[in-house]
Amino acid sequence: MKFKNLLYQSDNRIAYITINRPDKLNALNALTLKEIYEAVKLADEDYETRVIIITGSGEKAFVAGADIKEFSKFNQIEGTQLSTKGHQLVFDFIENLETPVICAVNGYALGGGLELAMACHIRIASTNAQFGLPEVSLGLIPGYGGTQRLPQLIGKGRAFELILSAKMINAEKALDYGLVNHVISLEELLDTATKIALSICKNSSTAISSAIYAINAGFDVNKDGYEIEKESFGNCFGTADFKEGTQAFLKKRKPNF
Ligand code: CO8
Repeated sequence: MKFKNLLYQSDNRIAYITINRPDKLNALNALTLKEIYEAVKLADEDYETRVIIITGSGEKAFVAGADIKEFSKFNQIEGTQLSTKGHQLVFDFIENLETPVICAVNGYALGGGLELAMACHIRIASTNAQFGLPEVSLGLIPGYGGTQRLPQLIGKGRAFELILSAKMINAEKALDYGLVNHVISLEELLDTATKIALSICKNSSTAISSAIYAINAGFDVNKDGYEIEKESFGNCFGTADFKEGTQAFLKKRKPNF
């Protein structure tokens, strides 16, 4: 599949999706969002792919937000539609994907860029990364899940301060807040993401999908996370991976998932 604003590469069971509009700091316009959906779907549906890594092109920005130029003339209805479509097509889609997604934040992650990073399951950042939800400085609020996912990740008080002040925090502070799991030099960022991905690839993909489902259920007001854990745990007993994993342990060999 050919993309205009993305680079797509698949290697050793890992799909790499690079948002590629560096002259606009990889800002998310409608086409880019559509292509992110298509690329993520392509990777998820590829039986070979075990982990997806999303990053940005260039050394300055992961994604500097939704494309301000594109939505600057929108009215209320168009604004609501843009937000709703984005949630469904990209942000909720990624969060609930069966394939784990690692975000390698290589610079600015602002507005929709931070919201994209937060929709991913694991975030790592380069030392030059900057994080913020500056929407209130534009007369907006975060519209791609930021008001919900940021408090989940860093707590309500810190999220209030970050969103209401529109201030940016650096990578060290993001690590301290638990917004990212690791901070590494830009040169080592993708290698580190790949190492994490490979450590995931070794494990049962069906169990990993169930774990994602159960963890997310705990943050969904319409679901009972504990009930879903019990049910998903039970379902694992019916899988080939459960047989392989337990047999491998008992026979003192490595499992072949
Ligand atoms: N949208 C469109 N273009 C952008 C964006 C953006 N978010 N960010 C940067 N660009 C463009 C600039 O316009 C510039 O283009 P050009 O060369 O054609 O003028 C180019 O990228 C380079 O940017 P700068 O010259 O500004 O680079 P600096 O190094 O001087 O500054 C900053 C870097 C600080 C990151 C600065 O570019 C900036 O402040 N960008 C905007 C950050 C921002 O406000 N992001 C939030 C956007 S709103 C949002 O994400 C809402 C999400 C929810 C939407 C829900 C649906 C409505």
